[in-house]
Amino acid sequence: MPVYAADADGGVIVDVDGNSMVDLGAGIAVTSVGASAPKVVEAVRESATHFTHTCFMVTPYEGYVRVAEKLNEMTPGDHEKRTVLFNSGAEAVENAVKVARSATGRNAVVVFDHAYHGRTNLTMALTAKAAPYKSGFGPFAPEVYRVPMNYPYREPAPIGGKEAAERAISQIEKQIGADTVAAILIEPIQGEGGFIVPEDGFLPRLSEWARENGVVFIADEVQAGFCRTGEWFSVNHEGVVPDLITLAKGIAGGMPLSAVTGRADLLDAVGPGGLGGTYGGNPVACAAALASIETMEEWDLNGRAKAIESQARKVLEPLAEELDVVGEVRGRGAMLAIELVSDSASKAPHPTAAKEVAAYCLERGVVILTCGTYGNVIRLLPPLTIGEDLLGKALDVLVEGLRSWEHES
Ligand code: PLZ
Repeated sequence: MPVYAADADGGVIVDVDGNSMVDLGAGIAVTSVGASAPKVVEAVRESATHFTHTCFMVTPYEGYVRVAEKLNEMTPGDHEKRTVLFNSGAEAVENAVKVARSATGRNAVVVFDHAYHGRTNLTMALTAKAAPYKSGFGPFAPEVYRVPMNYPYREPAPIGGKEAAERAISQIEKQIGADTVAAILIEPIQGEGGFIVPEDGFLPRLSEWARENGVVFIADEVQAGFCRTGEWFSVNHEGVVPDLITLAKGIAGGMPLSAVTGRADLLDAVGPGGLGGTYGGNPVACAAALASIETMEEWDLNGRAKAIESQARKVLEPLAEELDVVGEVRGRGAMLAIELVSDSASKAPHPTAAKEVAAYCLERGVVILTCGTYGNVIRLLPPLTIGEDLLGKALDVLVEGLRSWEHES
């Protein structure tokens, strides 16, 4: 976007020319507590006066341990857990795969159509979409197998969640072999792929099958975690307890931090020194994470995400009836999407409409992002602290944008 930020908080970005914009992207689901949340700013300042870095592997410090303990307590399941910290989402995903392979002694990793897991070599292989993420960047890591996702809007015929899971499982059993699979890796709600929410029963059945077959079930909550969907983690909507969970983005109020949290027996299977990195669990980022989580609790940001969902659905859902270009409104909490199509009968993806409506919004001061395998999805990821009025105004601009797009094209 032709916008250089000078200042940002929970819902407003001010650019270097002094223009104010409403932020419906939160830096791709990162600044859920706002981009300069008071507690986070203070924690960063305070922490930096002590030390900016020692390397946890050289001289450990308390902040790292406190983040680990907090994540062990917050993530689903009351089994014994371990946490290890890194810098980016991709790094967390890579390390979750390393843990699963090390603990099972198996190689294969199962991923899904429309998946996004990062831009490093292994995570490019795990990601589904060629351009712009993979094209020209191969060769890719081996032993990655892709199976069908449950994409309710685009299923050729209606299919239940459990049935869609069986379709994937049958492919795993026939084409890969259950006993060679180290892990099933899945975003419980797919992010970059188009905010795809599988039918109820899909995730529980996959996780049950994984347990029955000694396969590690990894939930990639990098985009959907930390109050984004109105629950601490998006697997909570169906009571799924993953073996490992990858976390980043919303975890630290904008500071780079990521985590793998999961079953102690899996993480303990890795030999001493097997996981690490110079910057992983940086002390300032850990202080920011503790302050962000406190802010989420104090301001009940799960409740805010739910309120954002009902406010937005009220305005957006009628559009699916009113406008041909609006195929579906979907999502959970403050992770909402509008899939744009040529017409509701053919459901042909309309990426141009998505691009032009996003540009319309930006011209009128609303920062809005697109996504989707077909590039035809408008996504809403506001900071969870955004005020009702501000969100209302931004939604009005979006609605106007969609209406005028349909009427003028
Ligand atoms: N897993 C589910 O959504 C990052 C990508 C932006 P990193 N999504 C935003 C872009 O175009 O690069 C993401 C994600 C899920 C992993 C990642 C990767 O997280 O912190 O970008 O490495």
